Amino acid sequence: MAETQRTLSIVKPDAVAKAATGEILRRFEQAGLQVVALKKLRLTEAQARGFYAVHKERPFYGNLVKFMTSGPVVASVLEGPDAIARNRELMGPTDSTQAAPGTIRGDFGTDIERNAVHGSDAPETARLEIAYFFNAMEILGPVEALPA
Ligand code: FUP
Repeated sequence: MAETQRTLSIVKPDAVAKAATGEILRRFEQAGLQVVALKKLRLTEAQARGFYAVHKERPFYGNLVKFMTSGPVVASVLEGPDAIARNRELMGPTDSTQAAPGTIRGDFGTDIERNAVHGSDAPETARLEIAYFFNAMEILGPVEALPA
């Protein structure tokens, strides 16, 4: 039985600028991933640096931060069976030039940096990344928790 998981998705500035946000969210929903939190925001430099802190020693870090702050992003929390792996299948590989048509990166990405979407890669990173973007009140709880 597939485990129900939550994962953080980001539609990156390149895909937002291409007006692909709706199509990308549609693909998540069609694949059985529910959008349980959603917001559009423009990351500050400090926020982008913090989000990608694991990459701070990498040569691409500066350009990545510049790209991620170049325009608005759409962050969401996706919930469903094996949501972390399922989302990464829908996304395709990091390098958009290697991503098959039909994947989000294959259809909307340009290269390894301008790759349309982010998705958490493991349960622990999903937990940290969701908390980086959303507080508890911004995420849909179980239906039983709603007031009558
Ligand atoms: P992914 O988990 O697929 O988002 O990929 P990584 O965590 O390895 O990389 C995070 C982001 O760094 C990528 F989405 C794009 C950027 N990156 C580059 O710009 N150049 C590289 O060589 C590798 C990653």
